Amino acid sequence: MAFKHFITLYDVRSTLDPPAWSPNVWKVRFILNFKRLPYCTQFLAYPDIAGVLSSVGAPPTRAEMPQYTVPAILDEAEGSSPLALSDSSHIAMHLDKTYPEPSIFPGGCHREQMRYAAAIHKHVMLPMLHMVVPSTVDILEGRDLDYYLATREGFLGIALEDMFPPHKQQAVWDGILRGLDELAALIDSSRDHRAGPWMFSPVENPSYADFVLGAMLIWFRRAGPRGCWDRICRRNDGKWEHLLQILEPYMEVL
Ligand SMILES: N[C@@H](CCC(=O)N[C@@H](CS)C(=O)NCC(=O)O)C(=O)O
Repeated sequence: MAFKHFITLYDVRSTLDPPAWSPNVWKVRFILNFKRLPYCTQFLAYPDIAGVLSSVGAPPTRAEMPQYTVPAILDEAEGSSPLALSDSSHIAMHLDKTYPEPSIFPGGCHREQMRYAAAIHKHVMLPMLHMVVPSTVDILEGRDLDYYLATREGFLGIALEDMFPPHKQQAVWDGILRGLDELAALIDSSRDHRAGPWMFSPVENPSYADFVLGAMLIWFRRAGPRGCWDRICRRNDGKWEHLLQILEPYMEVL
């Protein structure tokens, strides 16, 4: 193989072009692009994730089914044995430790970035799940769709049809808007600690939590119901639309 160093990023496919929609994979894609690491994405069918990841030696991320999840990476460098890793936060730590420049934890702000990521999970990802998980059926087909329909209730503990039925839609929207307002308040309250245009970074470059939030917003925009992004993108002084605009240099799907 004519390479010194190469990374394979494992993602799950969809009918979109490009297929990338999974929020946890977007976190890693942003980091690979930001660090300009040589990589390519292998898009897997949902039912093939476990077989492919176990065959390359990526560890399971869960004790129960599904045990294997994307993102996973295979990091191959000439002269050392290939390293297979799974779980977006483990992969982020590995990439920043192994390829430290530019850092996603500038000034060693790892703990603070993880605190912001937890807030994003609580205020953005969890409220959006109820809307995006059921609408994901619209971007899957064939074996992927069959697998998704058969496994979501076991994965999430709630049937797809109970997540966003007409009588719950207002409450789900209220939860999403409230979550965004809470995150916006957190961002505004820490404005003095930032030097550049980013929401969570103390320096001119983006940091880990900026990528985590970007990943959630891309997921919502690409896999959520038609028109949902238009309803939130200019809320909270246009923060969310602005973040995706300034993240564009790191959005390439390779
Ligand atoms: N904690 C894991 C969660 C990853 C995860 O849940 N990935 C989903 C796609 S976003 C998956 O691979 N699901 C496999 C399945 O449902 O069978 C991480 O952060 O990487």
